[in-house]
Amino acid sequence: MNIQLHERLLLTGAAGKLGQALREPLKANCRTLRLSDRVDVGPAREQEEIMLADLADADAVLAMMQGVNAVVHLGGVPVEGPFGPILQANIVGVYNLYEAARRCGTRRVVFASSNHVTGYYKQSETITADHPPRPDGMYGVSKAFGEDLSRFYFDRYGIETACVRIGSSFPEPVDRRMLASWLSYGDLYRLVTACLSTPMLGHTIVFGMSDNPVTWWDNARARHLGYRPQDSSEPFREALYARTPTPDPQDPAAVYQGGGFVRMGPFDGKA
Ligand code: 15L
Repeated sequence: MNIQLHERLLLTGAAGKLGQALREPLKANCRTLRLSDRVDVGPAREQEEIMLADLADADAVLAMMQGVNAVVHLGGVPVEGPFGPILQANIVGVYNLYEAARRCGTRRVVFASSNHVTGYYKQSETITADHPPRPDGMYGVSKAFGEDLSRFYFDRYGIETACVRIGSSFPEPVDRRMLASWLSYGDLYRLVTACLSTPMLGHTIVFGMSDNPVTWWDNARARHLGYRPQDSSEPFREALYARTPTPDPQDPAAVYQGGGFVRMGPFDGKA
């Protein structure tokens, strides 16, 4: 695939696990990579510039967006937890991001959504991006909001977005569920590159997964991205089965696609 070179690409959440994994490779996709996070990302390296911002601070987000052509938006709360921080970073924050994009003329966003938007589908089901959301917690609800918000900004203002419902992006699968949900770092980069490079992105929802033979997600609707995963969870199966117990089939974490997330919370002290 020909990589479309963006003049200035913004990576939010650059201090996080996936931000760190994408920091070096994304430089092949742009002339300047602007890194942002709420917390320190270290000194700027070659081809980089740094602009820290709290996503809940609209003025800081607007400043962060100046001169940016495309965004890889990984910033925000990445797991289930108390609603307050999720509200600020994932709901107010994503609104601030799209408002800034609209005002700055930014044309394309790769939005890190999550499989937890559809975590209450069963592991016995295969779903497509056309299935209605069934979030498994406040984190999943916040990502569903981001997906809807980005659709509005596409319909009204033409800002293109790929909502990547990331499965489990780790160096390797660490439990049996991840045999279905795993996304290798290499495939994460390939998928983000496809979203940044495809000529007509539109508004697209795609499941972020490697070429896992057993999975619950059907990506046929996102063929126009040209994403071809090159990794598979299969080589890890035997060792994972050997070192992990057989799950209780009644356990909600084994029934639902969201796994352990369906058992989390409430977090605000009102059980
Ligand atoms: C996510 O959305 C989280 O960000 C990540 O930490 C994993 O827990 C992943 O989902 C998962 O479902 O495995």
